[in-house]
Amino acid sequence: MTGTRAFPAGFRWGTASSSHQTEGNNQNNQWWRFEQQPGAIAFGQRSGIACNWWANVEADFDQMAQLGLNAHRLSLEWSRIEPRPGEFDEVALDRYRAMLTALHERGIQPWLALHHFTNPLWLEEMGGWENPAIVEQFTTYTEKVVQHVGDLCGHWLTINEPLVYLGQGWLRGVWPPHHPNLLLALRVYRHLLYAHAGAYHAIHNAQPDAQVSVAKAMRHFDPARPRHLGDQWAARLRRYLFEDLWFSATLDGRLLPPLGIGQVDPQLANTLDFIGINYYARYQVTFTPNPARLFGCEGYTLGRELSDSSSRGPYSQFDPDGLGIICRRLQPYGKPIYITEHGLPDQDDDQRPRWLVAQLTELHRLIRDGADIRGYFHWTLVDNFEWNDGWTMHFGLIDMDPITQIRTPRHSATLYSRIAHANALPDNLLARYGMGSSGEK
Ligand code: IFM
Repeated sequence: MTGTRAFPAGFRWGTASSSHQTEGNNQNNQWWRFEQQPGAIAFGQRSGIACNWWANVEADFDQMAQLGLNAHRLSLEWSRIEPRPGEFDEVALDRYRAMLTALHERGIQPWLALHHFTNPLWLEEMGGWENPAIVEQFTTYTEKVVQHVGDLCGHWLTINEPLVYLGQGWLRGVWPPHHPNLLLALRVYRHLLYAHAGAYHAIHNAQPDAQVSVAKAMRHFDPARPRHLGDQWAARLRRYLFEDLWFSATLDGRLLPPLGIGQVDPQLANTLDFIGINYYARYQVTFTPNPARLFGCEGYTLGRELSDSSSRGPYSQFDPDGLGIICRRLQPYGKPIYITEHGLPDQDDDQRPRWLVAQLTELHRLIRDGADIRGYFHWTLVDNFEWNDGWTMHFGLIDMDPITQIRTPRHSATLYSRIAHANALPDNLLARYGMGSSGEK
């Protein structure tokens, strides 16, 4: 195709979602229980029937097909599949079979995440991710899932954003189980690694050709005062804890301090077939002498346009170079890269089209310069339940009213569709968004 910035043949254009945020009536997990507490969620909102996907996801799958998407990332709800310890619900598993089949029928490649923040209540009551039993429990659940639906899925994410889950539950303590405690956080870190590895091997035992990884939340941390040694150190500490420790364990099997003393565990080694990146924002860090805050206060890097606000302030910021910084940092690991989530909350869609074109231009530039980036999953197709922020954050390409369930495509949907259909950034589109015919601003 001339006059366009073409993406490689076979590039995956998708959307990403999760079970609790879309299915509705997931009453048997810890998030549902948390939502019932007064004040837990913004404006007392609840997930309720969410996007009603358990009853009818197929209509939204039709939308994906019309948009020209060729992949979709969804998650399985453990609390539906194993409602009581050791009891697997064949009806629930069959419903997931039907969903995966429906995706294939529409030419959309399914990608499955096994864990996306929610746990069955029975698991939570047994200590959840603090209890070493989680490793075997998660592995057994994975084995059962792979037996039942493995023939319909070749791309797996064991855990979505493991260290966001850890941070919200055990560092900030704002998500269940609300246990801010550094020692527990370390224990959960190890369990997340070993549960991931258990699931990785369980999938590969059944499906040697499967592609398995995690959806890893990535952040870039700048020192708030560039020449301040404390700020520099606090920013570097975050990268060490949330990146170096994780990739050292999952790629080399090496447990760096404070997870270990540098010993190698072959069980953990080589358990990422590709690198999945969820990227939303970059932060600046100011040193604070408080170990419980990991010696830093985080804020947004100044001087950039901000997105819609969550209950705690702006959710994210315009940051086209951030994605590039992250991808370049991960390239030396030598694994294919997929952007497993990227998105912007923007209810009136006055920022997202411009943002999307800028982000995809950056992605194209990275690929042109040699990065092995094979797909992009936009968060998300339809507005959905955004955890503590309830229904106040509008990430959808399609606006959805949770009461009426009426869907209204935003301009961003048309735009993303044009790009996905063309597998390229057409020049006239780049020009319209001020990116110039070369794609270079
Ligand atoms: O909605 C979440 C998703 O569950 C995990 N990644 C970030 C998204 C937007 O906050």
